[in-house]
Amino acid sequence: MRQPSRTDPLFVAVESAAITRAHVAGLVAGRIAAVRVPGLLPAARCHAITAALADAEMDRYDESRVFPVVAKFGPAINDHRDGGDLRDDYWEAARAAEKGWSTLGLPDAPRELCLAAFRAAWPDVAPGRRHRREMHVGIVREINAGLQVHFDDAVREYAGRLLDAEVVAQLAFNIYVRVPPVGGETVLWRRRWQPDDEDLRIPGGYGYHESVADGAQSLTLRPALGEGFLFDPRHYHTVRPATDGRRISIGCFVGLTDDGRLALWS
Ligand SMILES: O=C(O)CCC(=O)C(=O)O
Ligand SMILES: [Fe+2]
Repeated sequence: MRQPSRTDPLFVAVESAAITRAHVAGLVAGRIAAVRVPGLLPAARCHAITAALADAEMDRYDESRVFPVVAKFGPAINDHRDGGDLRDDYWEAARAAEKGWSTLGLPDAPRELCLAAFRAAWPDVAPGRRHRREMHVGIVREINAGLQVHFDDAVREYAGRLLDAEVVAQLAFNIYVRVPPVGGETVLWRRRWQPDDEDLRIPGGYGYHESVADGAQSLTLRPALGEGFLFDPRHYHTVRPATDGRRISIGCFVGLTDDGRLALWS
């Protein structure tokens, strides 16, 4: 792939022991591209989660849209989207996931792990609300075969507004609780959606041919066990296939809302 001859010094990942207010503000402002938090979750906790998940019933993203397949635990908004709206079956799936998780005997639910990562950074962090109901927070995903190149932008995807508050900026957050020895990298390009990109859409899929990001500066994360990763998902991104082993993460979206709060959802 063509590499840019000049690079943007603001399109970089910073590494830190925790997510701070400056990181969240910097991502929203475009001052940085991503934040890596090595060891956000201790290895023993990661192992306990993956061990417990062996007894959990995982389902899959809608396979008519999400291929290669991605196993998951808990609802993903995009599996319950109907045009610009969120279908009611999202709420049933959210309740089922919370109930299912509570039987695993783990100290923290995915929701708590996600919220905890932001508490020191922002004065007001809570699950987003839609029609005054709390959104589900924390999806567990096993992305072994990789993702299509895509972007995430609730403003574009939910015309009728996803949350009660206006989301002025959206970030994506993941904690890697199991990482493959080879592969499974996250790649982020310094390129956002443009209308002509629709020519490069993968038929029936949720993503685009990789040439959509041709020539754009990129950064690659090789996730480490327990690492947290926060980025602006309007930048095209993908996950490379894990050639061996499993790649399991717990993640959510993080919205900065017009009332200055951080609202999380999955
Ligand atoms: O698993 C990852 O590293 C990124 C997954 C992704 O597409 C997202 O969190 O929006
Ligand atoms: Fe994404």
